[in-house]
Amino acid sequence: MCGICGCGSTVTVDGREISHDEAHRLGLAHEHAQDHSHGHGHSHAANGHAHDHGSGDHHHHHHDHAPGHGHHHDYGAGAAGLSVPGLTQQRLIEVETSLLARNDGLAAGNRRVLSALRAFAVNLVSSPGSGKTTLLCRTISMLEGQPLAVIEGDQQTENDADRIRATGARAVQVNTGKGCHLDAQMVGGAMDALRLEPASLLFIENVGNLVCPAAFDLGEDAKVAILSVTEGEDKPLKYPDMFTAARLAILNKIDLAPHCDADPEVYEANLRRVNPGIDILRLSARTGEGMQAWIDWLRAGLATKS
Ligand SMILES: Nc1nc2c(ncn2[C@@H]2O[C@H](COP(=O)(O)OP(=O)(O)O)[C@@H](O)[C@H]2O)c(=O)[nH]1
Ligand SMILES: [Mg+2]
Repeated sequence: MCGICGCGSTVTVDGREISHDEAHRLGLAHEHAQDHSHGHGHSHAANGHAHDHGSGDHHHHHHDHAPGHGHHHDYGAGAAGLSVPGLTQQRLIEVETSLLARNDGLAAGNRRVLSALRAFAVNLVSSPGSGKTTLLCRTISMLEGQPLAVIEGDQQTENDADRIRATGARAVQVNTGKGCHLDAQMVGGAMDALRLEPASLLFIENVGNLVCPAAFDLGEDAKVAILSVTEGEDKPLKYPDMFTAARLAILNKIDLAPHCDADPEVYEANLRRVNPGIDILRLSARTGEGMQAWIDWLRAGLATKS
């Protein structure tokens, strides 16, 4: 499960993995910030008082947010950064901490493997459709002769791995099912399958999602956030965690800017508001405009590993 938004198919409580059904009974699998009126209506009905996890956390949720009331509830207001009916903020912090601590340990292992290989890994994060796969395909064609491999993350389908393989590059597809992000364990398994060559570039295309992938270290050298000019200038402000975690932001689909009244300066200003140190590159993965600076950025990153 994702300890950030509470979704996903497995949940760890006190180091014990529990089933999706059990997670639902405990109310852990029902928090979707995007869909809270529905989630709450459902979890009120499904939860009842079936708290059998033995933690003693019988703090009941407030009944002030029934579906249909239409008022704003700030789910991130508590110390844990989210709220789950039936669980205290303290309890949630424990759940999140154990989940992320386990991930961080596995990510450190991936990072050691990458260092030993002098490989440079980038974790491409964005909302769905911002152009990650298109960018990768063009990048690969411009990196003729450079050892590289791709890990593709999506909930379903091999489509993107097929698009990458069509370029001649090696790709492994990870399907996360209900999961909303790649984690370090999935990436470690994919790295084993890829048998990276020394001094490789490793591209990890994360699941399209501007929220949860921000919190999961995969062992990468850098997160690269792709933001396309069709998404709206306010997205860095609405999803600051992602753009804070990223070392580089790519402002993609720059070819479309004149057609959708997008002002790249405003995108850049908002990116810098949430992350003053972020690198920004404007490009079009479609036309190739601006791509050379991205290739140079990758080569500079690879050079830091040797
Ligand atoms: N005009 C334009 N379209 C693009 C660009 N990059 C990607 N696209 C299109 O955006 C859509 C989604 O791209 P895709 O690479 O699948 O995005 P992903 O979901 O982030 O992997 C496709 O129709 C692409 O052809 C770009 O720079 N300019
Ligand atoms: Mg894709």
